[in-house]
Parts: sequence; C-alpha cells; structure tokens
Amino acid sequence: MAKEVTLLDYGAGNVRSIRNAITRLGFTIIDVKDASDIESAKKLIFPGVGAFKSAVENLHEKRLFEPLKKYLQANRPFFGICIGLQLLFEGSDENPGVEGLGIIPGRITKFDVAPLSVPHMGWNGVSLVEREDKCRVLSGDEILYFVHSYCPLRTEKNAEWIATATNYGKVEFISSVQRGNIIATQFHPEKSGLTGVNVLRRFLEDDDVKDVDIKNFSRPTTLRKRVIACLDVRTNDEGDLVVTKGDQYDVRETAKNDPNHPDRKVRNLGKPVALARRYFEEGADEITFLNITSFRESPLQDSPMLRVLEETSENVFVPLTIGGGIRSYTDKTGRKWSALDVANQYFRSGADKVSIGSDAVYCAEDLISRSGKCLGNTAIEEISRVYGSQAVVISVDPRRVFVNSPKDTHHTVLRVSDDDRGPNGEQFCWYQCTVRGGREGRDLDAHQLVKSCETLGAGEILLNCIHKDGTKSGFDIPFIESICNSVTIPVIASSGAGTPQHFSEVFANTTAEAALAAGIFHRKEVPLQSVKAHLQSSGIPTRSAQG
Ligand code: 1PR
Repeated sequence: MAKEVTLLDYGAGNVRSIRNAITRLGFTIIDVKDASDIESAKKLIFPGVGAFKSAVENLHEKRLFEPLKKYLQANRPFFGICIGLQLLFEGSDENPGVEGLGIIPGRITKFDVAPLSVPHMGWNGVSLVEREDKCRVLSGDEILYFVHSYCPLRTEKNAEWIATATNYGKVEFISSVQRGNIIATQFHPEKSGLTGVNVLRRFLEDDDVKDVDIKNFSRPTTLRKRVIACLDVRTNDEGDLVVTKGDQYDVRETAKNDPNHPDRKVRNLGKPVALARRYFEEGADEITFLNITSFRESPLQDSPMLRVLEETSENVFVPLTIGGGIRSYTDKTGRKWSALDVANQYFRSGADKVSIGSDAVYCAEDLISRSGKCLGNTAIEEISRVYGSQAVVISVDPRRVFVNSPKDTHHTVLRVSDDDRGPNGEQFCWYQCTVRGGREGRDLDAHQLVKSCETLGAGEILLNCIHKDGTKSGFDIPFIESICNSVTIPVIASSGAGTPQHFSEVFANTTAEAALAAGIFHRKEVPLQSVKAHLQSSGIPTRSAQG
C-alpha cells in the first residue's frame, strides 16, 4: 500500500515541521485542496495553527468545515494537533460565539493558573487515563512540547474521549483524546524531538504502543525548565553567513585590543544550520536565531535567514525562534513589507516564534505616549492576532545606567551589590532599552518595555543584558527576578552563562521558565548535556538530553 497521508493545511503558521516529520517517516503528503481530498483521505492530519476563530473562519472560507465534520462523524482515521484538537470541541473562551466542530462535548477554557505564566509553554509529561481500550500512540513516558493559553478540561460528558491528562499549576487539562479512529493532541509532536516524531509514526503506521507501565497512569506531571541555544547570525567580512558571538555585543575579534584596528574581524563560530542541528542532537529544548544585522536596509533580502530556517527545520524538531528585522520596511525594489508580512515569511519557512527587538521599543514608546490605549495596529498586535501571542517574543537589549539615588531618575531602579557599583560608586541603576543591537539608548526602561509589550499581546520575553553578554560571569539574577515579577508571560533569562551552575542558580532564584546561552555552547566550553545533567541532579525539572 502506498505510504500516503492527507494534510489539512489552511495556510497559516508553521506547518513545515509537520511536513518534514511526515516526510522523514517515509510518507508522501497529499494536500487538501478541496472537500474531495478530505472525502478520499485514508488518513488525515490536521495541524491547527493560530487562534480558534481564525482556524474556524479559514475552514468555512475554504468550504472544508462541513466535510471535515462528516469525516470525523464517520470515525475515519484522524490526527489533530493543538488547535486541531481544540476545534473538535463545541467552542472556546478564546472567541465566544464561534462554534467548533462539536465532535467532543465541552468548551476550551483559558488557563487560570496565577501566579504561573500563561501561555503554558514548554516540555511537560502526559499521564495515562484509565479506560477500556489503551492509548494507541502514547505510553505515558513521553515528555512533549506544549504551547497554548487555552485548554480543554475534563467533564463527565467527555470522559470517554480522554486518553491522557497533564498538569499545569492547579489545573489538570486534557492533553490528548482518542476514540475509535480519531486521535488528537494538545502538544505538538512535530516539535517534540524524536519522541514526538515517533508518536506520529505510530499513527501513520498503525503501530500501537505495546507495553505500558502501570506507573504512567494518573500521576501528576510537571512543566520542565527549558535550556535554549542562541545563534547570533550575520554575514562576515568575507561575505559568508556565520554564527558569531559578541562580548557585550561587540562581535569583532579583540586580539588587537584596539576597537578601531582595521583587522578586527567578525568572529566566526560556525555555520547556522549545522550548529542548530548539533544543538538539537545534544538536547536543546529550543533554538533561537538572531539576525543581528537586521537594522540594515532590507532584513529579509540582506541575509538568507529564510533558507536557514527551511534547512534547519528539515532535521530539527524542536521550536525555532527567529529574531532580527521583524518590522515594516520598503525593500530596494520599492515593495512595502509590513511586520506581519515579514513574520509570515518566517513562519512559512519553519519558524514557530518571531522575536521583536527594536520595533518593540518603538511600540512601547507609542503605547505609553497614548496613556496605554491600544489601537490594534502595532507589529506585536498584528502578529499575535493572527498567530497567537505565544508566537511573539520580545527581545530586550538593556544597558545599565547608574544613578546615586532612585530620586535621580523617573525609571525603575535596582540597588546593585557593593562589588558591582557604578564607575563613580553609584549604588543604583536602571536598565535602559536600546535599539539597533545596543547602538542607541532610549528613554524607556526594561520594566516599562515588558509591561507594555504584554499589554500589546506579546507571549514571551527574551531578556538579554548587555553588561553580562559574553562575560561568562552568570546571569543578572536580581534584574531577571524583577522582570519576572512585572509580567505574567514566560521570561527567558539570557546573557552571562558560564557554567552549568549558573543555570541552576537562575532557576532556583527566579521564576524564569527558560535560560539561554550562546558563547559557551558555540565554543564547546560547556556541553549542553552537562547543563541538563546538572539541572537534573539539582532537582530542577528538565527534559533529559536524550529527549
Ligand atoms: O532589533 O528586532 O532587528 O532585532 C535584532 C536582534 O539582534 C535582537 O534580538 C538583538 O538582541 C540581537 N542583536 C543585535 N546586535 C547584537 C550583537 O550582539 N551585536 N545580539 C545582537 C544579541 C544577545 C543574546 C546572546 C546572549 C547570550 N545577542 O541573545 O545570545 O546574550 O550570550 P552569552 O551566553 O554568550 O552570554 P531587531
């Protein structure tokens, strides 16, 4: 029998990874073009992307809503992912009044987990639920990647559908369903490493789970802390696209010890696609690419980041973030690009999230100047409306400004330790936002930036720190904790990692959900596996390096 599977891709978000996972499993994809493709499907995969409402509207617009409902009512082989699971329910609090497919009784509700962050983002387990038949694609041992702000909850009416449950804070939600030939998961198998690819394989090959350990039933699961590898990418003086790394954002060699020396070359630490693959194989939970020369004229055209994403996603099955140049601009041919157009290109090429730096600062300044009134037209609002807030990361590039007293500035200040005082013995500092890769400081502090961006709909904060970048002296813990306390969205601690202990320190002393490092991984000074092993031995929940 031909190894074929039908894919329902309605044209939003990153479906490249699911395509790559299916292809890797030796299956050919038949794309749904119209209702007849659903009718003739032998197996149908539906990777729902974006918000509940836009998914329903897309299905209606393409006249696929009713054919899909009929397919499901006939109990034909189906695998839904994320929104592809949520749409099976009657409706969602995300968009009241919008009707789902109504195959499963109940509604999708917003996570109520304060003080934990929403979205629920990262790697978590699944606990098997007692039922007459067994779960076909999960053994309960798996750690899988979730990203969602809304979740399905167990009710008496949907009990027979539930295959696994997952815990986040005080909430236990349905993480997968199964009835007859219909399977759907809240997690993303295509982003869950080789473990997730294997979940898809079981569905495609009808290779049901054989042995299940009794301990995998009805036990609480935990969200893991994430370790992220970050690749700063730019073209070097020879014209090659390279991964580079700065010391306090200066990416040129310092051997000559003269900042103006003509021989100061851009550091070359490797090729982006090959390095990303290495980090995936070593157990990175996510990979972030930053196009650090994006402030130049045409961010999409100047640097081949789309190709980097396409090639990376062929072999890397963990979430990919791309930053740099997510803004509106006019290219050399006179074509106008909105930030959403730029983001579209990246999502279609394999990115799961975009990270916005400079433009986020301008959006926050505008919001503050309007006394917090949202107009719905900023890059953050536009991208999060279409792709969901979880797809919008804000990259913060703050520089410390020292002051003698909190009275000397209207910005939020932190007291510095005695051995970290300013050049004139100042005891306080505020964290000034910069744009253009740290080149220009603005009259905005990092606390104002993150709060404004959360209001505008951002889903995560990537918190860099210029004075720590590349120093290997550890993360700026008081600053990170202070920012974590200012927002309810997840914070990624970044800049300064030098040892595995620095990771356990940041997780023990702050509520950051992820920690990111660059230099130590690129230079192979600290293997990613040793960070994971150290976190595990320190009792910090993390996904093992083997996935
Ligand atoms: O402003 O939206 O076009 O985005 C530009 C992006 O490029 C921003 O995310 C900005 O942080 C990044 N960027 C610009 N210039 C530089 C530079 O280094 N010259 N890189 C730069 C920033 C910082 C970190 C780094 C951590 C960890 N890189 O992400 O990876 O500090 O480093 P470490 O573990 O070695 O200490 P826009």
